[in-house]
Amino acid sequence: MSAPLGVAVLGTAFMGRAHSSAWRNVGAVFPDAPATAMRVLCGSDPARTAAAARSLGWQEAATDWREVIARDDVQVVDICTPGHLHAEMATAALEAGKHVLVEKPLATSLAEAERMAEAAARAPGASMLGFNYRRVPALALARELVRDGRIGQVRTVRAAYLQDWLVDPEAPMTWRLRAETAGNGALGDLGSHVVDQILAITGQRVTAARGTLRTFQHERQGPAGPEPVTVDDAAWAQLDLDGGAVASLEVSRVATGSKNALTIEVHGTDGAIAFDLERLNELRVTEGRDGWPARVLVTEPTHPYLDAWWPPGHVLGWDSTFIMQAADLLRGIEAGRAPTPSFADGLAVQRVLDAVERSDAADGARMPIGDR
Ligand code: SOE
Repeated sequence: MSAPLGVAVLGTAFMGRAHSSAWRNVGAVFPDAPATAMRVLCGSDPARTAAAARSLGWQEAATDWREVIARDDVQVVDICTPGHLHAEMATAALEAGKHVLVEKPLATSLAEAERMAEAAARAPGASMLGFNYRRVPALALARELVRDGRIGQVRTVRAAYLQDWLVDPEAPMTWRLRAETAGNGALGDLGSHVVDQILAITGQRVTAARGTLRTFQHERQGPAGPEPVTVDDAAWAQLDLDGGAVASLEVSRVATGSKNALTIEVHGTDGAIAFDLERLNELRVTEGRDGWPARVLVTEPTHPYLDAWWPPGHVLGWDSTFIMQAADLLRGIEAGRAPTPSFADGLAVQRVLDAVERSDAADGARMPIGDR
């Protein structure tokens, strides 16, 4: 019996908690995946990190991430920190021979994303980007249906990711609202998920983008007083795909009434599919070109990932996507197979986000997207 893979998570906030829950449960849901040991949770504040390590089930707490990635009993480094820290942490962990999982988006700039993809291509360890919605069984089923020709040739995609946690003018300043720590706002935070889903479901590449970004509230209360908001609250884009399809994208963190509404419709010559994250166990699939049926409840053991979970109708939750993500990383490590999405997939997304930002700066002009 091989020794368990030692895991470290860097970051103790929302994503640090979601990933910790995944590492705590992956062995119970997927006993066939390689065994892991929850070695250490690393954060910036000693007291907060020690308390989080205890409550989240980690063996130890630490505050120096460089010491953590140098440990011989850590083989997997899971980076859940603000975006501006991803590049330095991920390249250092890869150079130390570790397997690396990084939360999305890959980086806060195209240049950083290119360096990270190059480092991953050279590194002996596995690397994976945390687009966790790829593990939603309904979206995995959508990919299969489109790949298998169920809806014919894809003509149009209509995708959005709407939240409203910033609609309150009193919502405080956070790292997600500063360009130097987040890169951009809704476009990168939510738009990266949407672009990844468009690429994964259609199997097509984006060749050009037009876009608009908008900031509605330009100042928010920080710890030491009012601070400028330097990222977008919402963004819109039109994406041309190399298979001839056209995708429309809308993302917002001020969409009053929408809590976590990632919605995707894919329209083909022989049918269509539709998904809404707020109903994540369901997929709507037309019968041919007829109208929308009620829904497909994606909880059968024959559906992606579901043979590992509960009986039909015993629906999964948002956090289960992180458990399936961890299992796929571990299986990739064990099989010596590069996990997906890769850093190269993340770079492809970053190129689209960069083109949308350049289009916005050029009054919505069409921006081609090359491979380099
Ligand atoms: C934004 O609020 C956010 O936390 C994203 O950063 C996550 O990727 C998404 O899964 C939930 O919403």
